[in-house]
Amino acid sequence: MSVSNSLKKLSSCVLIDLDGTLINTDGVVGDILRKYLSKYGKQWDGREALKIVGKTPLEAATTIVEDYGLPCGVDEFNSEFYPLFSAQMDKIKSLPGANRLIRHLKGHGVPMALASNSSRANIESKISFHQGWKECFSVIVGSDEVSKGKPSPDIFLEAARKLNKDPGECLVIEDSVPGVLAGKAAGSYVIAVPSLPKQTHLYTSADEVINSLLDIKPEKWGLPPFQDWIENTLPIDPWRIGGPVIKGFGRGSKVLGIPTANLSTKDYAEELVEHPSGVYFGWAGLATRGVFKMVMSIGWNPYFNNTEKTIEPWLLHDFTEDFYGEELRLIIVGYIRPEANFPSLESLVAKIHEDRDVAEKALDLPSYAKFKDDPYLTKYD
Ligand code: ADP
Ligand code: RBF
Ligand code: MG
Repeated sequence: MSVSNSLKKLSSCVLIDLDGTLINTDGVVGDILRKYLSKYGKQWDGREALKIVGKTPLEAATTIVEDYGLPCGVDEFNSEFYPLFSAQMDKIKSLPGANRLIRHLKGHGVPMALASNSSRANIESKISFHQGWKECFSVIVGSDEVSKGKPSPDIFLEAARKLNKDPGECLVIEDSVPGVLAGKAAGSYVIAVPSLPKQTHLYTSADEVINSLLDIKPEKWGLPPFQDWIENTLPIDPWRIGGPVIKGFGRGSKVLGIPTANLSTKDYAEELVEHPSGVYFGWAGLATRGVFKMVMSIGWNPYFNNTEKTIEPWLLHDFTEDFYGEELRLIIVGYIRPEANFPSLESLVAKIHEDRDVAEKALDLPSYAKFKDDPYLTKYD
């Protein structure tokens, strides 16, 4: 057997976490806690999220009551929190790539289990708001159905047992550290998709750490590959943002030949949270200048280790002047790759040039080209 064959990882089924992996539960939980804690004169600090991600409901509640020194018991907290949470469950959105992933696996007959630290009843309520999801999972296991929640392996062992699979044949997909530990303790392969930014270093026990579900390569694990990539690009649901061009980091990207026209992050904060960091492309409109091909990065620019998530759109056209203050509109239609770090500025620039070539070519494909006539880019008033 060749080396690559003997190292090949073969999974026949997938055990997948729900909160933070398939759906953005933390967004809704954060909104509720912000309001709830303000009644006690406390301020929800998003950084606390790190302490509750992947915990059982009881552990998460205990952490909040203790850390904020709330004048109530955990039971009282829960009895107030859960009705608020239940009322908002319909607002929990699926994460980018989640639908695509489970439909792909279901379509190829890959057995799937939902394995969550949440209670069975809560899992079922949450997925009831996502059409077609219930049918995708032949097994569901909640933490109330085993003796110990994650990081204990019990949930994954029980899910594997119910699928009639050896845990060693299972691929676990997890966003949290306790979940990754649980998957490894069960003896499965584990892909980590951290739900909080800049936490990759905490996931050393995972077999692979990816940036978002868009980056899953099922064939690495012996599962059927995605077939929706076209010419090194992944079509996404198009999204639109726009506003006046502001000053960026002032790093003189122009000197590098890759000027990026920045928008105010305040004005599109929601979109920034919603979209995974990475390199994307699409079309850009400027009111008086026309519509141009565009390639951009979203994220923290690992090479520069920025503290703020920004969008850096490079319009693929030679302009004779700057256009600060002008209204810029973008339609983002496809994904290319996750953001990466590079050993040198030259290698970063070379990669960005590669991205430009990929985007230039892809945008001529009819499925992407059609957006250049979109009224959002052509009509200004
Ligand atoms: P900043 O740090 O202000 O973003 P850059 O060096 O990235 O500075 O330059 C970006 C500015 O260059 C844009 O705001 C825009 O006014 C101008 N510009 C000129 N050509 C382009 C282009 N092809 N794509 C994007 N911006 C361009
Ligand atoms: N910055 C990174 O640190 N890593 C990247 O992988 C990366 N990819 C980019 C791809 C494109 C198409 C563009 C336009 C920018 C990218 N950047 C990346 C951001 C780049 O560092 C930044 O735009 C300039 O330094 C301006 O601040
Ligand atoms: Mg810029």
